[in-house]
Formats: sequence, C-alpha cells, structure tokens
Amino acid sequence: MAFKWLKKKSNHKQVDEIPSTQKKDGIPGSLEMSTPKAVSSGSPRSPADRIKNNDKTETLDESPERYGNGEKEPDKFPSPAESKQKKKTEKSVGLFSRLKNGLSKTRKILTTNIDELFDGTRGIDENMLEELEELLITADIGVKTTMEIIQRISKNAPHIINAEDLKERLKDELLTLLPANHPDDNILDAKPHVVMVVGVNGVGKTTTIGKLAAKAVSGNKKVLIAAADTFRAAGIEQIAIWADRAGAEIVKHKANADPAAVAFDAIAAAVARNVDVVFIDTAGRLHTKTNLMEELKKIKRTISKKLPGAPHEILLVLDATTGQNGISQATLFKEDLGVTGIVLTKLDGTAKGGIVVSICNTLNIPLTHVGVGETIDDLQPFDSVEFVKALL
Ligand SMILES: Nc1nc2c(ncn2[C@@H]2O[C@H](COP(=O)(O)OP(=O)(O)OP(=O)(O)O)[C@@H](O)[C@H]2O)c(=O)[nH]1
Ligand SMILES: [Mg+2]
Repeated sequence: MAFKWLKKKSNHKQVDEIPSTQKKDGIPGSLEMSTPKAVSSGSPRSPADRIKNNDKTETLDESPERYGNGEKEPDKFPSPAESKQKKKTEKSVGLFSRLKNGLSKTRKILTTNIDELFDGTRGIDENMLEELEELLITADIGVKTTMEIIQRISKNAPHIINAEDLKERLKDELLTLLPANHPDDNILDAKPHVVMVVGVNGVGKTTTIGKLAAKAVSGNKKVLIAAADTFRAAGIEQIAIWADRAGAEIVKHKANADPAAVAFDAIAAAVARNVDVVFIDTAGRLHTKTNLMEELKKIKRTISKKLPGAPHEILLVLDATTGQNGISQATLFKEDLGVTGIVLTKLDGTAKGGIVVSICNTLNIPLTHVGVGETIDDLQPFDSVEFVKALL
C-alpha cells in the first residue's frame, strides 16, 4: 500500500472551497529542518569566529587527535544533512517506543509466561511445548500458525536451553511467518489517488483517516476527505473535526444523504482542485434493511465511474481487540469488495497482538498499518522486523 508518498515533498497550498474548513496550526509531524544556531555568549566559539576576531589565545589545530585518545572533536555545528539524519533517527526511535508501549499488554503476557515456563529448569520438554502452544493461541496467533511454530521449535529443542533461547527462536519463527515487507515503497501513480476506507462499526475508520490525512498533509500533499458515512450526523461532525485537525479539505452532505453522491462530489472536487489524495470515510452499519456491503459496492462503482481506475486502494480497518473475528470480517470484505490493504487498530488495547501474525499468515492481503494508540503517531506503517523486536 502506498504511503511512502506521504513522505515525498511537494509544495501545495491548502485551498478551501465548498464547504469551507478552517486550517489549524501545529499539525503534527512537521519535517522542518533545523539550521545551526548562532553561537550564544558563553558558548565555545567556532574556529571561524576565532579567525574572524583575530583571536590568538587559542590554537586552531583541527587535527582529529586534538582531544586525545584518537577521538575526533564532537561536532558542535552539525550540517543540515546531519541534523536531518538526527531528526530522522529521533523520529524512528520515538515511533519504535510507541510501538513497544502499544504492544506492552501482549509482550507482558508472552515474555512473563516464557520466563515462567523455564522456572530454573534447563532445556525444553514436551510439557513446556504444550504450555507454549497454549500461550501462543491465547495471544491470538491462531491455531494453525501456532502448530507450525511449535513443530519447528520442537525440531530445534536441543538448542533451546533457557527462556532467552526460546524467545530468540520464537522471534526467528515469527519473522519467517511475517512478510519481509518494510513500510511500503510504492509511489503514487494517480492524481487524485483515491483511498476508500471500510470496516464494521467502531473499528477506527474515521480516526484512521484523520491520522493518515494528517501524515499526508505533513508530507505536503493536498488532501480531501469525503464524509460518506452519512448514517449519523455525529459521524459527519467527527470526520469534519479530523479534517480540520489534519489540515485537509472536506466534502460533506447532510445526514442520511446518499453516500455514493458524497463520494461522487468529492471526486469531482478533488479533480477540479488538483488534490493529491482523497480519503473516503464510510459507514460501518446502516439503517436496518439496507445492506452495508451493497452500499459500499455502490460507492465503489460510483467512484470508478467518475474516475476510471479509482478507488486505487480499499483499506479494511480491523479492530485488534476483536481477535479472530477480524479474520472472518476480512474474508467477507475481500470477497465482496476486493480489499487492497488492512489497517489493524487498537493493538494497544489487547494482549492478543498475535492477531498480526494470524492476519499476515491467513489472509492474502497486506497489513499496511498498525494502530497502537489514539494520537497521530500511533498509526504506523507495518514493519515486521520492528514488530517482532517490540513484541519479544
Ligand atoms: N486505543 C486505541 N483507540 C483507537 C485506535 N484507533 C481508533 N481508536 C478509537 O476507537 C474508537 C472508534 O473509532 P472511530 O474512528 O470512530 O471508528 P469508526 O470505524 O469510524 O466507527 P463508525 O463510524 O461508528 O463505524 C474511537 O474512540 C477511537 O479513538 C487505536 O489504535 N488505539
Ligand atoms: Mg466513522
């Protein structure tokens, strides 16, 4: 799924048309680069300053040996490239700790129980493997996947002496089961790029759109959101607040309006206004006799009639706390709509984070993002290596 483009920079300005939205300052994730600050009084002066002031009290020896033990003097004035790299590193450390915090419930259960499994004994036996099996199923890794893992671990049993060995083994097994994909490398190939977001009620569709929109805006993309969940007036209000927060435009109609008509108008507006990305928010439930899936299909048809090739992505949002139920939801949505990617939210609210493995191993749909909290940075592109590192 294509969110590398979120990072690509261009220079769009937000334009407000019908209906007008206010822009909000301080959108998270601004990637402004810091420039080296002037030396304040009392700070060591740079060699350049000293030359300028004809200062003869200090030598200007710049050799790497100057501070002894062969170490180079630490850079007081990092270059813009170094500052940028530093910010990037800080950001990825921040993201990783958020991921780790978000996965803490699952990690606590897995690691504590693995430690307890050994409880002073060395080596691993049948009973311990059975307990491990139970543990993995409890973490929602899924029965089939758990069996595969246990089989492979039992083959390697002679090499597993203690809890740390087992955790390392388990990490390796999980990595072989998870796709080796890193945050997506695809590039936007359509303008506007239309992303339809679907899922049952309460899974986090609207929040996810808000977070994705904010990230896209901070990557200088021009974003428009279609409030095509017209089921509740409050739903329209909620997405309008997120659009405002993210600095995205919004196209909305009144409550109970035809969602396909909202999507149609949004695409028309996006084309007219030279928008980069359109997110279509949809309902998770409908008035009794109307079928949700039929309504979603109608929205999809309408979008592609208005813009051939669109929607370019159909993201299915699943709530991690519903566990295996999410797998059945994905199967249904995939059959009826053709889902291109999954966003798994609320991993922070569950000890069943193993559902990630289940999703990747059972469904043939890429897991593009995971949600580990309610703030914008808590929605992250899924990276299997980081995930396993944060889990065990
Ligand atoms: N802890 C946590 N809460 C989340 C996450 N994602 C969404 N939520 C919360 O889940 C609740 C439901 O989110 P919505 O975005 O309204 O869900 P929805 O799918 O749009 O719901 P409907 O429009 O009613 O179908 C909100 O309280 C969100 O703040 C997450 O990753 N972690
Ligand atoms: Mg919603």
